[in-house]
Amino acid sequence: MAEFDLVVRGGEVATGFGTTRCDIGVKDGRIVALGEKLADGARVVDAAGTLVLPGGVDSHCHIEEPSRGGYASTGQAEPPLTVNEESFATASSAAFAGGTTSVVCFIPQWKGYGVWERYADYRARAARGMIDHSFHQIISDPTDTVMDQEVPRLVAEGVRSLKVFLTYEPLHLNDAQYLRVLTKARTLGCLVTVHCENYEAINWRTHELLKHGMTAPKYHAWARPPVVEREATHRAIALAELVDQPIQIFHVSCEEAAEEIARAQARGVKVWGETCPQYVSLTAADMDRPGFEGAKFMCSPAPRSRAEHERVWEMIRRGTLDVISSDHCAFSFEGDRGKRQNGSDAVFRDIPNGIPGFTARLPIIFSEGVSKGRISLDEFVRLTSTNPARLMGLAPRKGAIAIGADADLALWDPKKKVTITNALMQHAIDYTPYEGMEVTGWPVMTIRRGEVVMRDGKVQAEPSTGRFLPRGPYAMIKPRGITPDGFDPAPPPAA
Ligand code: DUC
Ligand code: ZN
Ligand code: ZN
Repeated sequence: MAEFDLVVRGGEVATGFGTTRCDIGVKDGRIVALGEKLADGARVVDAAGTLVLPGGVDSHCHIEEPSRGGYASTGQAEPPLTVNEESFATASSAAFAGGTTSVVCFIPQWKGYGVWERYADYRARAARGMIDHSFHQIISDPTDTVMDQEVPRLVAEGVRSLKVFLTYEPLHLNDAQYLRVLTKARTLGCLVTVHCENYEAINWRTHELLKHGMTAPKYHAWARPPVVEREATHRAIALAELVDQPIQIFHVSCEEAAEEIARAQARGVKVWGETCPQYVSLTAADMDRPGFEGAKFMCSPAPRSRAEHERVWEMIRRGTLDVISSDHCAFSFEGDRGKRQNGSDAVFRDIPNGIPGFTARLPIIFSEGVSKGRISLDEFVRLTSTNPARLMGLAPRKGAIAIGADADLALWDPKKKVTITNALMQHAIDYTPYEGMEVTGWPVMTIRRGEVVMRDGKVQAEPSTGRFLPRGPYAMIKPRGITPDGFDPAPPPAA
């Protein structure tokens, strides 16, 4: 019997800390050997001429997520329940097509409801897909029952991050509620991830814009300028610092918000910053395309400007922003769950926020980052795979090409030129905001736990083969043990 189930031979293997030409031996879905001239395995992949990278880890994506209002602030007290069009099966295809092999997505909570009741349902949905997955738990109603009884049960199941929104009508938390989530997370040893925009400020601006008849999609950006994001980022960090609870700031779109993170990091605060491809590729001007087209680019925070893209790249290079996720949150343009669900003349407030981005995430960052010389290949690997795996407690199993790690690999043709089209995205959505974008560098093969799941754009994976990734305690998110005066009302678990 062959020593290896699979040998990936002769590629330029990127570790995140340099590249080396070597073979990779895989047994039972794990990497068991790295070396020159390994013996043949039961199967051999000729990787000559390609870059062999760890499979992408997308630690922020919304898949098949039942929501009320679909991330539109419609003002209705209890908008109807809908589920994203993207199922775990279609999302898995999209991810594999783009070189991603693991995701962390969101179990919802709606105000007035618990969280435990959603868990089994969401696990079952995810189990039907092909991609390995872990969960953040959204907290929109931190009641005694939820925080003291249900969240601890979820943590015991391996859900080790809580997600809070500081805006969105049906989801946002006030400061007292946010403090409660931070406190509970600290006692349980969880990470808290935060959507930072000021709810009251956006509501005020929205009201004024609509009063003045400024209703088109482009006014989405006017309702939530960078200052609104900067203020919420500052507040999110200050309260986390007060509690001494590690947090990750999601989807940072602008320098002013990133500067808040940099300042806190310089004080030693455990705060990490994430950004997304849309904040280095789409602009507010895209939301001003004719007719209703602008809705295709509406996400929150709003896309900014070309000049801001360069400032975000600088914050990436400095390490202030150390994870690039997709925030894939997909609504088709047409259809009753789509961007047009409230009509072609819907005011911007009533259009669902979110864009598809699974497949395009890695090619856009590779092309705009590595191919154009803004970041190195090592930085690319760390930003899109190693760092999210570490921060989410999935390392070293995910995010690395190392002995013992899952054999999740993406083979890249770094010179391949591709014009992005919706057909290439392989998702369930009828458009991509990146249509027509030219990129250099494309994943030509994706391997998940030693199995080739995408070859030359063709996804070939059996349904219901994605595995749940439970997360236990890990050192990176341990609180520093520093409170303003030593008074610590919410001690973390004993190590
Ligand atoms: N932003 C979006 O654009 N969609 C989903 C949630 C979010 O924060
Ligand atoms: Zn968000
Ligand atoms: Zn999101």
